[in-house]
Amino acid sequence: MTDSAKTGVLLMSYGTPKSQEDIEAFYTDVRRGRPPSREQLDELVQRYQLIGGTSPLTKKTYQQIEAISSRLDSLSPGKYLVVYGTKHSSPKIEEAVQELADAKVSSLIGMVFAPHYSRFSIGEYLERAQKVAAASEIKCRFIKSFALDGKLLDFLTDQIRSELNKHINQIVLLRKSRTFGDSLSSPDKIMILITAHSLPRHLVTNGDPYIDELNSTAAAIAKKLGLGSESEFVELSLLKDKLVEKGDSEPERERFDLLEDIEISWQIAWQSAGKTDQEWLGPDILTVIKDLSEREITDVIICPAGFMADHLEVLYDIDIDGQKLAKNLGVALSRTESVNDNLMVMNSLAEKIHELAADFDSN
Ligand code: FEC
Repeated sequence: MTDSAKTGVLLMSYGTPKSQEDIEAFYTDVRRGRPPSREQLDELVQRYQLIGGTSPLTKKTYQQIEAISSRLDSLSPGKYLVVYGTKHSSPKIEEAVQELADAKVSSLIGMVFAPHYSRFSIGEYLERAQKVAAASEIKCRFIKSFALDGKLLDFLTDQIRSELNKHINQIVLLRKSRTFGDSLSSPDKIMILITAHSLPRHLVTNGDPYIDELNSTAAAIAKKLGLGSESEFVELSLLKDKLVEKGDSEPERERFDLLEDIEISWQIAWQSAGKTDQEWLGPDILTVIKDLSEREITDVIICPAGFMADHLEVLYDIDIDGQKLAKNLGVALSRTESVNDNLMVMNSLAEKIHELAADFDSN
């Protein structure tokens, strides 16, 4: 198949500085061309240093692209030309679309590695791609959101289940270590926080779906876990059929009957807000951790459902910043693993791309 007969697939992500020297240019781009102050830059450089110097985002994104390309090739060998473009580093979205234009493809399917649509976040990627594509008369279709992708929800739910089991085991150990005769004063409570990147509040008013998108992911996960409505605590023993992992033995199921006075709830929270004067979507995860600690909820699981890979906002904002606060407050905080190149999820996304491409073929 010549390149011109292929369907272009444009996969996009936020991008990240390639080196420490690259941080200033990246930050300036994120700030739409306004260079950061010396203090702002130093603070960001320090955050990257604390996660190892640079972010693993590029490596993780290439692994995701590899998995999606491989599934696309098995669905229709030779049909797709897959390119990669970033919002804020290189290659940029525009360069990636130009690559497709140079190969003379006439149609493209685009997708951003982020599940929740907002005009301000995903919308901007798509607009930029559309503009370059239009100049070369490339027809575009986009996967704007995959907030309710079945395999993504399965993955996130399994991750939460696995973290819950760790917290439950820890609670049991602590209970065993209590001096004989000490009675439980109140139930142990575990809160699951389902999070996404905050945005300035004024950008997500007037019908922008971003908040609803995260709410829909969170509510679907809560339903799969058998939890109640947001912030409602449910007795663990009522959830055993939903919480035991596939393949768990009968004794494992029975273990749940012995765990009295453990309650579980969930809520959404926002993270990684910029340090600007504007009001950002909240509550922020740090505020929530503090509030939960004041309410004597000592176990918190964060599921950063708005992100698809390990990067600064997960490795610093949750694993370092969130963890530091939690430790100071005596809160046991853990985080679910990122999707990264999980095969089930990548295959599902590839299948969505393939289905959308079939539309081009039939029209
Ligand atoms: O690992 C890395 O190197 C990059 C991690 C990274 C991801 C990411 C995703 C999103 N952002 C979103 C919105 C904003 C808004 C501003 C903003 C600023 C930053 C800064 C860094 C950064 N973001 Fe980001 N974001 C990542 C990294 N982001 C670094 C600059 C320092 C800071 O403010 O912390 C504010 C811009 C301004 O100042 O004008 C708004 C949204 C996402 C999720 C969707 C997506 O992935 O595109 C929304 C990953």
